[in-house]
Amino acid sequence: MSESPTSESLITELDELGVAFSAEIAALASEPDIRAAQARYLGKKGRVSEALKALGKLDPAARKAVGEVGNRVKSGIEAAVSARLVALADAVRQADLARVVDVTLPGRGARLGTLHPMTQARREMELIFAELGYEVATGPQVESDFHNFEALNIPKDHPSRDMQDTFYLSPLWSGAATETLLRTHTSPVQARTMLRQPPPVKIIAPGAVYRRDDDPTHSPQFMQIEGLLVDRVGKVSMADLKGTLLHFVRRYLGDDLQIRLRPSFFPFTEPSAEVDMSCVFCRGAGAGCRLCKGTGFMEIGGSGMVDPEVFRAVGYDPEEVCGFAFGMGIDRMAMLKYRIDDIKTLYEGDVRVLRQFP
Ligand code: FA5
Repeated sequence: MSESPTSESLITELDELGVAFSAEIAALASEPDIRAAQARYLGKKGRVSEALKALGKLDPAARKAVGEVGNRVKSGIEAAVSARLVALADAVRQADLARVVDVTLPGRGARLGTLHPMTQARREMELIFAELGYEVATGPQVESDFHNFEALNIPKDHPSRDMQDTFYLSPLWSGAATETLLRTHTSPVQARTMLRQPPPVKIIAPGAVYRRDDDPTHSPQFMQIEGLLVDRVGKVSMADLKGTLLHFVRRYLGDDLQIRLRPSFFPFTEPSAEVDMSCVFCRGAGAGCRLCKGTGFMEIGGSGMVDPEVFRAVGYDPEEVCGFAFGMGIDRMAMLKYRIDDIKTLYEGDVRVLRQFP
C-alpha cells in the first residue's frame, strides 16, 4: 500500500503537473490536440483531478493550503490552453497576411473542352448536306421491328434479322415476341419521315446504330448518316444520287477524290449500289497501298433508288414518286479524315486523344 500523501508531497506533485502540462502543449499545433491534452489533466479522470482526490485525507488546515495550490495549477493550465490557442490563430493569420497576391495579374480563364471528333465529323457532314437543301431528321434508337425491317421490305428470313446480328430488347427467356430492338441502321428514319409527311422529301438522318459487330473497323455501336430524296417520277435519277455523293466526298475529303458505285443489293433500294470512294491514303493510286489493298478504293456506304415496296409500305404511290437513298458510316468517314486506324479510339474517351482535335 502506498503511503498517504503529505501536504508537501501533494503540493510538489501539483506543481510538477503544471510544469509537465506546459511542456506538453508547447509541442502541440492543433486545437483538437490541445483540447485532448487539457482533458488528460483537468478531465474527471485527468491527472490533476486524480491527485486532488487525496485532499480528503488531509487535515482541514493542510487541505486549504493544498486546495489553493490545486486551483492555481488548474487556472494555470486553463490560461496556458487559451494562450496557446490564441498563438495558433495568430500564426494562421500571419501566414495568410504574408501571402503575396498580385492582383494585377490577368485572370485565368476556365479551359474550354473541345467537341468530340465524331461530333465534329457529324456537324461537318450535316453542313455539307444543308448547303444542298437537306433537312436533318431524327428517329429513336430503340426501334420497332416494323420500322427497322418490315417497312423497308426486309424479309423475315433476312440474315440481318438474326439474333446474331441484331440486339433485341425483349429477354429471350420471356418467350415474348422480339418486336423491339436497337436500330441496326438509320434507314428506319426514311420510313418514319415518309409516314409523317407527303412528298417531296429531302432529309439526312445522322445517329447511333447498333450491331453485333466487334473488330478494329467495326464497333457494336457506331454512327450512320442516312440520306433520302423523294420527288415526282422523272425528277430524280441515279445520276443525281451519284452527283450528290461525289459532291459530298469532295467537299468533305478533297477535290481530287472519285467515287464508284458498285452493283449490290439492299431490300429497300432497286437498283442498289455500294458506294466506294478513292482511298484517302494513296488518293486512288492503288499500287502498293496497304489500306485499300491496292484497289485505290474504299467502301463508305450503301445506296440506291428507293424500292417501290417501301413507297407502298408508307402509303406513297410508286407510280407518282421516285427517289434515292444512301447510308454511310460516320465513324468510317471520321477515321479517314483524321487518320484513325482503330474505331475503338473514337469510343474510349481518352483525353490524350481527344485533345488532338481542337
Ligand atoms: C446499311 O446499313 C444500309 N442501311 C445503307 C443504305 C441506306 C443502303 C440507304 C441503301 C439505301 P451497310 O450495312 O453496308 O448498309 O452499312 C453502311 C455503312 O455503315 C458501311 O459501309 C460502313 O461504313 C458502316 N458500318 C457498318 N457496320 C459497321 C460497324 N459495325 N462499325 C462501324 N461502321 C459500320
